[in-house]
Amino acid sequence: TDSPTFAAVDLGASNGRVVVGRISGGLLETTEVHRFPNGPATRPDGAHWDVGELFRQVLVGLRQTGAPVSVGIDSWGVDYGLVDGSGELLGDPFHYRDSRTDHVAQSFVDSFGAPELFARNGLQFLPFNTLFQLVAENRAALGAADTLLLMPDLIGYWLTGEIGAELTNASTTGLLDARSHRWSPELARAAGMDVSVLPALREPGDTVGSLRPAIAEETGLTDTSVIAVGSHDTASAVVGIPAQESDFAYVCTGTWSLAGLELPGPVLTDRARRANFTNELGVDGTVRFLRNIMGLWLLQESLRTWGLTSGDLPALLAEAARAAPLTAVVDAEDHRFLAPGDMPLRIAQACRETDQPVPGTRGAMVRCILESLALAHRRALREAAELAGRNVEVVHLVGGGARNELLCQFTADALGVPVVAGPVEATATGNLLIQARAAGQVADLTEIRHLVARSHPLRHYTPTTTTTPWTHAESHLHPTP
Ligand code: ADP
Ligand code: LRH
Repeated sequence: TDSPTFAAVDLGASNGRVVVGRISGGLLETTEVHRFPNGPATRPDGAHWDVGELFRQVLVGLRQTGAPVSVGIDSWGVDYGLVDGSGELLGDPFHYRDSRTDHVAQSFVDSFGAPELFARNGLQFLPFNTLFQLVAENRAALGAADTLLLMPDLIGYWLTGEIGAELTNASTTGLLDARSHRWSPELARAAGMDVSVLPALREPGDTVGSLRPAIAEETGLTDTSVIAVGSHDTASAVVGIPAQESDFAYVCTGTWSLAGLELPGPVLTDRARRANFTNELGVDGTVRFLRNIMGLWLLQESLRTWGLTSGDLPALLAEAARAAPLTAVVDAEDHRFLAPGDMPLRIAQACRETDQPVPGTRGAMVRCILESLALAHRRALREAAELAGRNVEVVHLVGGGARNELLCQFTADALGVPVVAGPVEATATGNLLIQARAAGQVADLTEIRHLVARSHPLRHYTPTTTTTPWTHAESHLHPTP
């Protein structure tokens, strides 16, 4: 008999996709059945997600999945919809790149106390953490809200009618206690709401529910349930890392670069806080000890500024490969790059401030972006290893950036450590394999990762230069006093 199939709905900040997978002959076979663009929708009151359109696209995708035994949903962290007592969504969710948290986030931390906050939630400071978004939230909307649903949980609610909060994504909110893994009533209060607005937690592998009859009819899926996966996309991506060894580090590269380590528990030291590391939760009680780096957003926004599309990428990357190495680098963790806008202009400005030459061609600008990302990967991974007392023997680079050979090679060169690139769709892969585990088809993370390594073609990059020029470049990152 045929082995069961599973469907992954992976909503990324630049693209959504629906992927069908099955385990057959000891390999994971996947087919992408639907893909659609995604991004911030600018409205008079700020940047939002067009969640109605996202949901419509999810249904278009699900209609093409055949008859999977289950569906899993993952998406970016932190963003949420507020739902009233009758289940109505109170307006389109805000996009985390909206500027409404610009001033409130830092002043909240100043009054709460940065050490006190980190001791409770273990998160790095990102101005858009759910906690800060709630502080900036419209009081009337918050007052009318019965339930807060994170994006994948909102989609899951619309599919099944069941309410809940999946744990890995809940850990991105800043409202979860880093030690007990329960919602913190104190942090909820500090955010201006009652903890009862936060739904009961579910774990990856739990059943969310079966499809509502109307959805089953519309999609033709009459015998399919929704399973909670690592619904934070980065949690699913880390599940999908083909690691064969324990001393590995990772960079999940898409719209963001998430660079760090998988650990058995959080690092809540004051040094970790000052280095702005986060302790997000992974599946099976693991911790994702990492930093957010601006990622390929820098490239996406440059393309948009130049009036180009992703189809122009191969030619641009070829130009970048021919450009001179390491003439200028910028700090790819700087929040000046967070909001949508003219990225080449902001990069030029950062180069001037640090007395470096401004990249003069598009190829040089792209090279500057990729080298700056590689340098940020190096800094985050070296510091993570130091703070966690770990060695890094290999770096797994997964996500859309694994298609970028320059980025992979620069990362290996900057770190002086081999890079294994792929899978590109690590997130959908991790999503599918947590469902497969819930169906009893694989045992644990180790087995899952062996399966990924066997199933996907991986590229190996060994360092081709010494790290010296990168050390030199790093010294340019901050303005001379
Ligand atoms: P997200 O899930 O955050 O939306 P992805 O993991 O899909 O992001 O990665 C998107 C990125 O992948 C793009 O910004 C682009 O830089 C990169 N990418 C896509 N196709 C290619 C390609 N052919 N060559 C190099 N990079 C690519
Ligand atoms: C990556 C990601 C990241 C979050 C950001 C909001 O897609 O989920 O882990 O910090 O989006």
